[in-house]
Amino acid sequence: MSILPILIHPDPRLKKVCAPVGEIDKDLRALADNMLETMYDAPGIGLAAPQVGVMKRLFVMDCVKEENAAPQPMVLINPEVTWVSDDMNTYEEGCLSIPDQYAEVERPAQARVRWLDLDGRQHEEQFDKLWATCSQHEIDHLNGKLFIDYLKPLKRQMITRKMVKLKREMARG
Ligand code: GNR
Ligand code: NI
Repeated sequence: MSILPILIHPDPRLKKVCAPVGEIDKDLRALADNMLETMYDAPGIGLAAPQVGVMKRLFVMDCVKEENAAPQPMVLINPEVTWVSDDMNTYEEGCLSIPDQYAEVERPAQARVRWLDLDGRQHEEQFDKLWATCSQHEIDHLNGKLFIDYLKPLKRQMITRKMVKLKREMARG
């Protein structure tokens, strides 16, 4: 297992629509393992493949917050939103590709998602609360969309400028 480098916005790869996963093979299982390790290490509650430069439709998540609760690692392959609630929910969102920047985003409070697991079996589940927000945030990544795309242009621009500066500083060491 290994921790993968996470792409930081702005990066053209974070704006692309990802391709469906074809074969669920050994390499894909290794990628999912590494994505989970990378997510827990960050730490984060979700991580989409394009954030580690893999332009495929899969993400991992674990939204269990309590320190002592059992972890609930999930791998969702070719996920599709099949239904969203009319009632909305606002969360202070963050993103591992936009470090240390947080903003309120309104999304449907519940979402039904259909996906394949690592054994190729189909699942469909209704997610609530943080799980609903996180799954929608991750599926947005697969479609080249970031949470800052929901913000007013001025705020988005401010965050993007900070990230450009951060990347410049990171590159200089
Ligand atoms: O770790 C994360 N926290 C989070 C908080 C509120 C809404 C969404 C998220 S997802 C984020 C990890 C991430 O960037 N996933 O793509
Ligand atoms: Ni994100």
